[in-house]
Amino acid sequence: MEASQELHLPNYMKDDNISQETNNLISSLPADKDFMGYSLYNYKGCWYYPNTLQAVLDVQDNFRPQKNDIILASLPKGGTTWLKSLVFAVVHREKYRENPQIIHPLLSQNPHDLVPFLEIELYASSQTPDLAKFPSPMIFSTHMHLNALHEATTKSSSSPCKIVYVCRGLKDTFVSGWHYKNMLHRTKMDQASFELMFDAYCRGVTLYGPYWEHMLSYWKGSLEDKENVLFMRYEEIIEEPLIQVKRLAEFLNCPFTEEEEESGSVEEILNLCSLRNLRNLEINKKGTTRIGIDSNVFFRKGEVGDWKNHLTPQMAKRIDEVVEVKLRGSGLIFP
Ligand code: PAP
Repeated sequence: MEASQELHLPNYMKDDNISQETNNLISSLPADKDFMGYSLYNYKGCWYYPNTLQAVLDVQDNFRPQKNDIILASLPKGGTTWLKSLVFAVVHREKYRENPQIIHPLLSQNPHDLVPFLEIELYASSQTPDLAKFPSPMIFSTHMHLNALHEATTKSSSSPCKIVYVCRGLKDTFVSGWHYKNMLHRTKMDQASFELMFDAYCRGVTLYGPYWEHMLSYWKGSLEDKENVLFMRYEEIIEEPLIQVKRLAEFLNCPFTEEEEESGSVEEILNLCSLRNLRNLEINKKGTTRIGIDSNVFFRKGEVGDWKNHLTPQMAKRIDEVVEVKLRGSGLIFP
C-alpha cells in the first residue's frame, strides 16, 4: 500500500512538526518504511515517525518527573488503556470514595484523556507543556523504550518516580494492532497489507519497534530496580485480576487496607475498569480523545489468544522463533 493522503492520519505519524536540528538528525539516521509506505527512522535502536521522534527528543530535553509522579509504559496495543484505567482508579480511589456525589472521571472521560501520553500528546504540541493542570499525583504514559525514557527521568533532581510497564504476548499485540490500524485510518485493509504489516513486525520495523527490545528494556529495568520499575503482564491481569491489582497498589505505595479488601474495593475498581464497562460508556462509544482519535478504537475484544483467529501456523511459528531468539537468556519468557 502506498502512503496516501486520503487516510485519516494521527499527528504522530506525520512529519510536519520537526525542528531544523531534528531534520538534520533524521537525514543521518537509518531509514525504512512502514507497511503503508510511511517513513520510519531508527534513533538509538528504536523506530520512529518524524513527529514522534521530535516529541521524544523534547521529552528527553524537558521532562523532569517529580518524586510522586507515575509513568505508565507499554507497547502500542500492549494493554495501555487498561493500565491507565486501573492506575487512575487505584491512585485516586480515596477522593471518589469520600465524595460519592462526584461522577468518577472514568465514567465521563476516556482513560487516554485522564492519563496523557508524554510524547504523543503533551510534548507533541509544546516543548514545555503545562503539567500542573493534572491532579496530583500526576500519571503520565509513554510508549518510549526504558533507555529512551531514562534520558529524561535520570536527569530529574527528584528521587526516581515509579514506572509501571504492561506487556502482552506479541502475537495478540500484533493482531490488536492490525484491527487498530484499520479503525484508526477508517479503512479496511486487504490481506496483502496484513502480510506486509506482519513482515515488518517480524523484522522489528514498526513504530517503537523492535518490540522485543522494548520489552527487554523494561524487563531488565524491573530486575535492576524493583522498587521503581514494575513489570506486569496483560494475561496475568486477566487470569488473576485481584492479585495483580493488589500488587500494583502495593508497588505504588497505596496498598489496599483490610477494610477496603473486605468491602470489595478491589472488585469495584476491576468492574469500573473492565473492558465491558468502559466499552459501553457513551463517552467511549462516540467520543474523540484529545489527540483526535476515535475513543471506540481502544476497546475491542481483549481476549488472550485472539491471534489464532488471524495468523496462520506458519506466521505464528515465524514470530515465535524471532521472539525466542531475541529473548533467549534474558529470563523473560512467554508461556
Ligand atoms: P494503545 O497502546 O493504543 O493505547 P491498548 O490499550 O494497549 O492500545 O490496546 C488495546 C487493546 O486492549 C485492545 O485489545 P484487542 O484488540 O485484542 O481487543 C482492547 O480491546 C484492549 N483493552 C482496552 N481496554 C481494556 C480493558 N479495560 N480491559 C482489557 N482489555 C482492554
